[in-house]
Amino acid sequence: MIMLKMTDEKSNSYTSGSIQVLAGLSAVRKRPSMYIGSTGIRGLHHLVYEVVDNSIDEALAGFCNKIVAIIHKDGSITVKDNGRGIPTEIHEKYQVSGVELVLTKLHAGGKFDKKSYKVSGGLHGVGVSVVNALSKKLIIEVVRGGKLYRQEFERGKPLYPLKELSESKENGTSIRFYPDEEIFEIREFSFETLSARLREIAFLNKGVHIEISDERTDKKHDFKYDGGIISFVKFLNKNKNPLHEVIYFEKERNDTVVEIALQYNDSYQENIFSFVNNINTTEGGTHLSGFKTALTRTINNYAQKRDKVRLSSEDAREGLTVVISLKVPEPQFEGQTKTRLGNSNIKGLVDSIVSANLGDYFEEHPPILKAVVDKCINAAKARDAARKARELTRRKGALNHHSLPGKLADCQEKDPSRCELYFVEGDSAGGSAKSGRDRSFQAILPLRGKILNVEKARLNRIFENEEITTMIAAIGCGIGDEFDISKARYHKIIIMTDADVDGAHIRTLLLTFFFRHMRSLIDAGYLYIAQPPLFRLKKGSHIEYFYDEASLEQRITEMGKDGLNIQRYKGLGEMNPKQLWETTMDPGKRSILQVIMEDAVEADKIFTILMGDEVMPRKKFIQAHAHEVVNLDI
Ligand code: 0RA
Repeated sequence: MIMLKMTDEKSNSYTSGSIQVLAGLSAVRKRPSMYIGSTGIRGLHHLVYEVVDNSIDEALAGFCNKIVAIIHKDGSITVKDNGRGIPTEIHEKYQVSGVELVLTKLHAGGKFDKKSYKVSGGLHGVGVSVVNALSKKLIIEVVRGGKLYRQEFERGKPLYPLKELSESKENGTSIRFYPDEEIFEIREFSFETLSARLREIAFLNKGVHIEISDERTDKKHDFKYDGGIISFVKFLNKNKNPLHEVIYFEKERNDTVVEIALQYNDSYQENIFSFVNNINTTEGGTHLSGFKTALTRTINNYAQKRDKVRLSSEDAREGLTVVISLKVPEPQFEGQTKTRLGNSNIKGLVDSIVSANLGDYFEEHPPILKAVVDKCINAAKARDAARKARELTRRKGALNHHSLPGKLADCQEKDPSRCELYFVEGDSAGGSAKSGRDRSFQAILPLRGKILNVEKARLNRIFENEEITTMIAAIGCGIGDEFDISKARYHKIIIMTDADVDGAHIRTLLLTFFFRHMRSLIDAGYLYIAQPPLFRLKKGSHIEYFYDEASLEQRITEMGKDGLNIQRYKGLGEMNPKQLWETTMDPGKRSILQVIMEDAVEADKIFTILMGDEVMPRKKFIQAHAHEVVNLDI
């Protein structure tokens, strides 16, 4: 399973807005995206995370150590914990049980004791009442004070008050809900997506046992990491060659807990994951800048003393895998997706904790210090070589979008949001695409042969590769420390390769390049994959195209075999310009897949396995996934 998942271009709208406090649940049903981000698959999974977050709060408060999620066959999901159970007593002011209050009032889920850290902020922490509002049906069971209670809801409304069922021993809360089809167009939970997030939550909360099972398939995963984020870093570096043991420290200051685990490996990639109250801060923030500043300063001290070399911040992070996890009492989340930490005091706090602890660690472990400084100095030398190579390439006129590459057939439109760039495999398909396109907004760049595998190359090698420098120049954003997404000349960059093994290989090489060097283009939703048809069916003058074997077969039972002419397309080059336009490039008819990153951890792992040095993990991966191959046409 490749974690760069593809989604239909129309369905990926991720909006977030301010969250209203104490509005009625009807407000949630009216504008669900304001509370859960979207009503697509992400929003659907968000419901589960919302419930799990509440259980994690119980764990952080020290009352819960096991959480179980079960995907049922009937479209519902259960999340169960062994915490204290939601209070069942009647609330004085509202005159309903605590359970009903938590499930029907926005933000009534908060802990009344302020001692514990609440997992809240961004799109999270809106409360289980939001899940209730967006569920066709929800059943809650609570065991508390020796008794089992139950209450059921439909679209947020209680069917009856909380009722006592029987005696029971083990405290806890169990919530089963059915996402509402009036709200969610997709209601199928993805085991893989949920499992990946639950694994992450288990890493971030050491000792908490999290189990997920899928009754549709009998799949089951079990997570419990007593090493916490140390285990997380080991997991991230599993298919890489670490240079030393994991360095770890945890410090509490001003009610903020800072936990950091890091380990260098011999690759050229940096792999940073930062979290605040279990929320992945993909947009970074003050905690991340505090860490980076302290890391660079600490290592630079030694590098300058020892070799009189000045390291850049990037040099200090080449081959670094790090997990930064903070628990902050009142986090401020900012940015487009509310995943950037804004609290200004956190920068200095993290900086001083990292400086002190990393400094101490290096003093106590001279061989590790030496390995790290050697690695960073090598990175600095390579960066210097890359700078020279970049200058040379620039002087030759490549890289510079003022002198666009000759191979590029550009479009007439200048507004990037309306422009599309096709990367096309091979000159002949490139020719068809050039003739078939709508030149007003579609640009074509034919690529010849295999592009460089950037997984094994530093930036200086990249500048020597003509195919890649041409791509960089055409896109217009630059690369490395000069990269600037606002300079993108196209907001749709579409990879169009043949439907065969070579095509798949070229596509993977291109995806590796974008993932490692232009990840923000993926995050911005600019990267797409074209879907050329696999078959053409002709009967007389009637023509139809098919994108998979099953739908072709289906049509042949329907039409009968007589007089049918079926052509299997192997390469794009077999289509004439008109056919290519009609089937693959015409925005009115085509279907293109948007590349989105579901899970950065899994994506890094898969690129490392597929494109990296180690042969054994790749062999295992291929053996494990061979049965999923549907179109093998060598
Ligand atoms: C409000 C107060 C308390 C616990 C909870 C809510 C709670 C909510 C959820 C949701 C899923 N699992 C949960 N577990 C607990 C504190 C109860 C006390 O003070 O005893």
